[in-house]
Amino acid sequence: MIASSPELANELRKIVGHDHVLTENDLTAGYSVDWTGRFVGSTPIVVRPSNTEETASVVELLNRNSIPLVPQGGNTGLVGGSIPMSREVLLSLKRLNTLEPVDDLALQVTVGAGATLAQTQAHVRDHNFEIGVDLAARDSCTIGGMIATNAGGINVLRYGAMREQLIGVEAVMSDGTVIKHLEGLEKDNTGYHLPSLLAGSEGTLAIITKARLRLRPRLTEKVTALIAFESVHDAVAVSTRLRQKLPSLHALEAIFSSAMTLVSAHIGAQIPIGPNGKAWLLVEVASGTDPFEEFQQALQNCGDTILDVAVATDDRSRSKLWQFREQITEAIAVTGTPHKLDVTIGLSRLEKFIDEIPKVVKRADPNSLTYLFGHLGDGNVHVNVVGIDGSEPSNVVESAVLGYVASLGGSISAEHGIGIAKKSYLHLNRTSDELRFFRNIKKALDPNNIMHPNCMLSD
Ligand code: FAD
Ligand code: 2HG
Ligand code: ZN
Repeated sequence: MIASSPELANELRKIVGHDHVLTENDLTAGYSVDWTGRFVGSTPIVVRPSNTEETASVVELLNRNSIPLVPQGGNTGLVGGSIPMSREVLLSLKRLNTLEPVDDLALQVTVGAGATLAQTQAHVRDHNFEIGVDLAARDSCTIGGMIATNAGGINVLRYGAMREQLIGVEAVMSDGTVIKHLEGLEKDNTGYHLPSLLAGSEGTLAIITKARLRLRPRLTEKVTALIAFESVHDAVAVSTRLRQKLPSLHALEAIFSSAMTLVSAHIGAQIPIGPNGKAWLLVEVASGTDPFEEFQQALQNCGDTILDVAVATDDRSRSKLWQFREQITEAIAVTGTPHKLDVTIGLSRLEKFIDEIPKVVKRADPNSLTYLFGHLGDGNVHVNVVGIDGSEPSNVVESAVLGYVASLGGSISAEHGIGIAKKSYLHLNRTSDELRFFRNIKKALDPNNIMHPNCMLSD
């Protein structure tokens, strides 16, 4: 048995090489704090394997010695799940970034878990393909992390979340065994579907080392519009109409008033339309042929529920409109350390929710500010709460918001996962029977409980 961290570091160096085992605090510190700065942990060792075989040997060694690990990809996760909060070994997968040739016949590609979304997008774009999931952290988030969180993003209403992009995986199980099913057969009912189980498993069941992904056609004709509304009710009604009537609908995002005011100031712009509006939709249509007329017709059919519209057809103006949505997370980060509550609400209850939630938060912590935005096409609202003076809000905010969400039949985690932040609230959405079966699955796949033991499931 390995008796000390220096001894473990030496054994790991034999597997991954001297330069890829980090033990100095100033080198490991960056791996131990999350994107928001809210979750700060520490680790005796960061280990950075370069391929599947090295990953398997690292995991086998840790398992043999019952040493817990936390897998990390791009460290952009927003629920603290990528951080070693209990001095676990940090397993960084970023070097597993191979991009295999695009399979133009099958419309698929196999990539390493450490490839970033942007690298993967650039790789397939030359072949006129896109990845079905897109999100603002694209330059840093990795395919492995996106699978482990079942990431959503801006195109879920068209292509589904990460689970729907996944045809096969290669993964290292807790004892170091490599399981590989990357043939890419669309029809393949040969037993349990490991990719589905690993999507959303947040590093608690296995280490994803490679993924076989479906590719989507690259739709070059895009039109983007920002639409202002006097009420949340009108925004929801129009969003439903657009989902019914617009086959080219590609993204349907929402920004509510406090977030719009904040992001406009952050990017140094005026609120472009409807300065006194209550809600804005950022709508994108995409097609192989020009979708402008179809879009215009659909908007005209929405009648006078719309306060104002700004339409962009060229790439530069489109990306300017996107700034009002994609820069919100950064705008909030500048004001302080947020508590992020990423929830889904049924559309019939959304108006009530948007109206009530700032009051629910104020009652829980009078010294806080609430920002609301999200992916309206999926009923996914991002509730961000910061202290007035930039400090963290009280934890009572979490229980108040998530309790309210559950009382409306919503989900306490739409797309970011459970991680550390929400594990004590999982019972709000899952029965004790479900949680017992979750634990049984975990125990069967990870009998020594080394795979991210402090994430997602409470003891
Ligand atoms: P990490 O943060 O490193 O890890 C996330 C989880 O996955 C952890 O539990 C970790 O242990 C586990 N993990 C990582 N790699 C592996 C692996 N190879 N095998 C097993 N487990 C692994 N998320 C959305 O869903 N939609 C959005 O629109 C969105 N927008 C964002 C915008 C910004 C600006 C930021 C900062 C974040 C955003 N996120 C969004 C959150 C985040 O980008 C996603 O959760 C992403 O999927 C995390 O990928 P990552 O590589 O950074 O994973
Ligand atoms: C988004 O949709 C991301 O922009 C981040 O999921 C959400 O910052 C957040 O809360
Ligand atoms: Zn989101």
